[in-house]
Amino acid sequence: MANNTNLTTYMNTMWNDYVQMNPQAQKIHNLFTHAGEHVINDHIALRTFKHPKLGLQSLAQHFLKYGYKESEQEYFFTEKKLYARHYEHPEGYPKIFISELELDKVSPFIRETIDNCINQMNPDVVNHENFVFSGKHWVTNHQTYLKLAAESEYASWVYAYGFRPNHFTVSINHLRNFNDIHRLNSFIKQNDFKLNSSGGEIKGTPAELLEQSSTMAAEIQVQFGDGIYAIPGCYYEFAKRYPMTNGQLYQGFIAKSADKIFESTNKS
Ligand code: OOG
Ligand code: NI
Repeated sequence: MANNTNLTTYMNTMWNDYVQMNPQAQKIHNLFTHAGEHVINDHIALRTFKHPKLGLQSLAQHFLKYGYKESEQEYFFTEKKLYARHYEHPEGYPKIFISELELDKVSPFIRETIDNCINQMNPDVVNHENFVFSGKHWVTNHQTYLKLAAESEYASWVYAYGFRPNHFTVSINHLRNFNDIHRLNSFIKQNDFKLNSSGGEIKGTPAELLEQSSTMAAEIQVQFGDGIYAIPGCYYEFAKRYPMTNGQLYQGFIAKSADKIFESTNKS
């Protein structure tokens, strides 16, 4: 089995890919560091399409080999046509949240567009260890991106970026001075970052054992087959977990909250 030195390196590589593409995340991370905080990640999220060659299992396999275990919880997002699972590591590495767009439920336009993308992929890349941050494997154009976004913002995001971390999440529990999500949100806004307010800035409650907030993804310049266009990139999330009756912190996700968190990559 792959060892933990390798897992740490793997995580760092994903982080570097994420911040290189999304300066917003690095800036927020630096704000915390300069305030004397040591930032620990709660989870990392990935996106894909439900397809025999490419479902969430194709991403999950790269974490299972490092000792991650699939949680029994399943998350359904009927309206967005998404399904998700999460993975936990026994030694407390960040959880991995993986979702997939149910291609069997979307319009023929999305299904055909994405099938065409998948046909351009070398089927072997899925098994390459860097697959989870390998980007896109197809030719894109901006008009198709816009048309996908009109029906499914999620479809357009994966079309434009391919496979890479969608967000990292700061564990609020591990912060010393920003241990309260209201205080943390004020700090983020004071520094001119926009929070996702869909369903309220704070998703979830202490009674639900998980409170979450996230930035709105800033626009970044992306190379399409027909030119460079500015579109929303990745966002940064903040999560605070509460203890269950057994005293252990809740480790799952909440579909009702996640449903709104997905909208952090919407055009704002
Ligand atoms: C995932 C959204 C859900 C959470 O923590 O509930 C989520 C995504 O945007 O891909 O990250
Ligand atoms: Ni998340």
